[in-house]
Amino acid sequence: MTNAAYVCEQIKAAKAVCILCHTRPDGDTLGSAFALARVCRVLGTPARVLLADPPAARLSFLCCPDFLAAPGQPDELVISVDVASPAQLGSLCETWCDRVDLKIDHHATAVPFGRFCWVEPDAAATGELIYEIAREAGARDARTADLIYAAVCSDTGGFRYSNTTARSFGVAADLILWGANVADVAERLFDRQSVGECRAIGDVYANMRFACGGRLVSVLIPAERRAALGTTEEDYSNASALLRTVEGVELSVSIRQQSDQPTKYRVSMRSRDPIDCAALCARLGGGGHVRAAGATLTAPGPAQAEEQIIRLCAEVFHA
Ligand SMILES: [Mn+2]
Repeated sequence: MTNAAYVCEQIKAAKAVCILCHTRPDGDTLGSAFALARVCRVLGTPARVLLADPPAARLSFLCCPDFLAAPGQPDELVISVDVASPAQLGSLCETWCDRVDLKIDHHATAVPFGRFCWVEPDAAATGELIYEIAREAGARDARTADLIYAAVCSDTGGFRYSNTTARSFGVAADLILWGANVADVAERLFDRQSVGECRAIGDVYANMRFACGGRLVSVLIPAERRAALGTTEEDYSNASALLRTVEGVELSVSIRQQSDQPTKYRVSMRSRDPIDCAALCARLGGGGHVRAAGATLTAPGPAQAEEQIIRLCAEVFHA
C-alpha cells in the first residue's frame, strides 16, 4: 500500500480529523492543511485545522474559515503537515505533540514524532505529498488544486529554487488539469505587498552589513527601529531572501529582535550553493532546508546578537 492510500484509509476510518500547521504558517503548511481538510470532506470525515499563529494577511486566501471554526471532537485522528519538529507546533505543542497520529512532512532536518511518519526530504513541498493523497481520494476539484498549487509554488519560490524537480512540475501540470488558477495564485503569493512590507524592503537595503569580502551580508532589525518606521516583524519575513539577490553574496542573514521578548532574536538565512543554511541554523538549535533555514537566538542586546551571528556565519568562509 502506498503512503497516500494508507493516509486515506486512516481518514476514512476516523470519526473526525484534526490537522496541525507549524508556527508562523507559510504557504506550504496552510495550502497543505486546507487541501487535506477538503480531502477529508470528500472521504466523508469532518475535519478542522488548528493554527498556532494567525496567517499573514497575504496568505489568508488559503484559509477556509469553516475548517478553522469547526469544533473539536473526541478521538480525532491528528495529522501534522509541514511540521519538522514538535517545537514547530508552538503553542499547540503542549496539548498536541504527544497526540500526533500521522506526520506528513518534507524537511530533511525533521525530528520523528507521531505514530506514523511520512517524510520525503526530496519533495519540494509537503504539498507534493498532499497532492498524492488528493489524487488517491479523488478530490480533484479546482479549490483543492489551488491550495496544493499554492503550497508547491510557495516552497519552490514559483518553481525557481533548487528544490524544484520534475516531480514538482508534474504535480503542477496535473493541478492545472484539475482547474488550478496559476496566475491568480502566483499573483497573490508573489506580486502583492503591503505598505509595511515596502517600508521594510527600504529598511533592509538601507541597513545591509557586508562581511567576508562581500560574500556574507546581514541585516539587524531592532524592535526600536520597527517602531519608528511603523513596520511589524512580519513585514521583514522576506528580508534574507532579498539580501541573497545582492551580487557577490553567498550567504544572507536577517536578525529580527522580538518585540515581546527583547533578548530573543529570530534568525533567517538564505544561501547559494554549496553553503548549507540548515547546518548553520542547527548549531543554533534551529533547522530548515539547505538554501533556507531559521533559528532563534538569545542575546543581551542587538549588537551582541549580530556579532554572534556574523562570527558563526563567517566560519563557513574560513574553513
Ligand atoms: Mn514546506
